[in-house]
Amino acid sequence: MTAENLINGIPQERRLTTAIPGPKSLDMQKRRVSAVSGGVGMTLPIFIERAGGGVVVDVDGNSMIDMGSGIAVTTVGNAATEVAAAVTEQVERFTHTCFMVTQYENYVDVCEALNRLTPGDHEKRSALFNTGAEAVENAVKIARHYTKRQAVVVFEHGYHGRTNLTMAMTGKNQPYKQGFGPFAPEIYRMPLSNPFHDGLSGADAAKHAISRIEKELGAGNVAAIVIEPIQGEGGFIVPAQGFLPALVKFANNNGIVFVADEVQTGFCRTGAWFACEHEGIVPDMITTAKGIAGGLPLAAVTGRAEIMDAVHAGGLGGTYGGNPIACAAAMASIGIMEQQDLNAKAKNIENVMVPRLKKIAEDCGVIGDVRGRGAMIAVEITKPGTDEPDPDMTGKVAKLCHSEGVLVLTAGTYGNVLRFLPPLVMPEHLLDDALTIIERAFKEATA
Ligand code: PLZ
Repeated sequence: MTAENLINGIPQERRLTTAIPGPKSLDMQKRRVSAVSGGVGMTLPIFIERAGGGVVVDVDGNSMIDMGSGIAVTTVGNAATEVAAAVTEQVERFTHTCFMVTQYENYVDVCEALNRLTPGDHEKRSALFNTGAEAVENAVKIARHYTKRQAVVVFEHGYHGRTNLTMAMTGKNQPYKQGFGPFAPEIYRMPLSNPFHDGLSGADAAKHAISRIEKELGAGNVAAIVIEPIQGEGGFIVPAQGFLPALVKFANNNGIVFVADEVQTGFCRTGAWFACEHEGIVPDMITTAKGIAGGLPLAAVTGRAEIMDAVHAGGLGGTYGGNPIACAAAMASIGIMEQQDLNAKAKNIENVMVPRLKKIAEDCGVIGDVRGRGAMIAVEITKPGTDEPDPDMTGKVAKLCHSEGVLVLTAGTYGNVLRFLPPLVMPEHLLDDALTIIERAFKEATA
């Protein structure tokens, strides 16, 4: 094993030593079932012992290729050396003061970095939280406070979280909403641009959505339009070109706060710092989480200074928001993104994956669409020759990949999207190997 084949001392290889799950995972799974709420889901019943680079290693010694990054979180790699060092240094000095009680510098460092890196050169302010859902909730709070309006526009297939407000903003019932109502009021879902299914230009799709907002809500009652520039859980739907700019223009003309939910797309995931950049749009506010801190829980709202500062002192916060250990991890992660040019790495992942997936689509006949940007790539699985979803085939392919040591995730309102979110530091030989396994899985599933 050569040095470059080791990351965090872990060989960068796919290697199965037992069936998946192995005996140790099966034992732990028994304990899990009797100790952990059955309401908490899981993709795969294995337990991880170590991770780094492009692999996760389970308690049975199986080394799996990680094509999920813990749902787009370990962008800089799992337990990245610089992140681990920054966290260790911070955890030994102090772990917590509560920024609302006594302050510390790295909270300000993260806000400055966010204000600098997010789209637009206007004056900005940021506030830090713990989770993506909490960031989205706070963006809505701020937009309502600033506009003195209540209505919030979201989009079909959108995902914004599992808290009461963000659950209302999320489009899909099972598993997110079933039995958990009543839901927060004043949330209105509008049609998205969904090129594979609607065939509309971005301009036409936007015209349709805007006309519905005007007729059903009245533009003057809308506090915020909240949208993922590329949908995550909804199935990596990339709106047709021109859709997002038309919505931004409409929001600007009507005093509506345009919020880009970049919790999944942010921090180099799509080959740009933020996915808004692909359409040249400048949101009034942007929510971030996931990739920001290399696996530590941290989230943020960044927005125009006049909007963010409109809230009275004490109106925003939380005990742990912007915890110093998470902030240390964020500064180290952002450093890796800049020094290792992770945007270029994400683009390279797209350049390797898309042609291979298109070839698989041609050969197997069950892939209706290959889409996404950077290291956020998906295939939509449909009954041959139609755009009818095939969630059974999707599950079958995912399972075959898992049993061969490639950790893939599914997504989509109809559960028929296989999505890929590799860490951006994924070694190319592993990406190639994962694609070979994915190709084989499609062959076997459709044989
Ligand atoms: N906004 C765009 O993708 C989280 C959810 C997984 P939290 N997506 C993964 C699950 O099943 O719970 C997400 C997102 C977008 C908001 C969120 C919410 O972020 O950190 O999970 O609260």
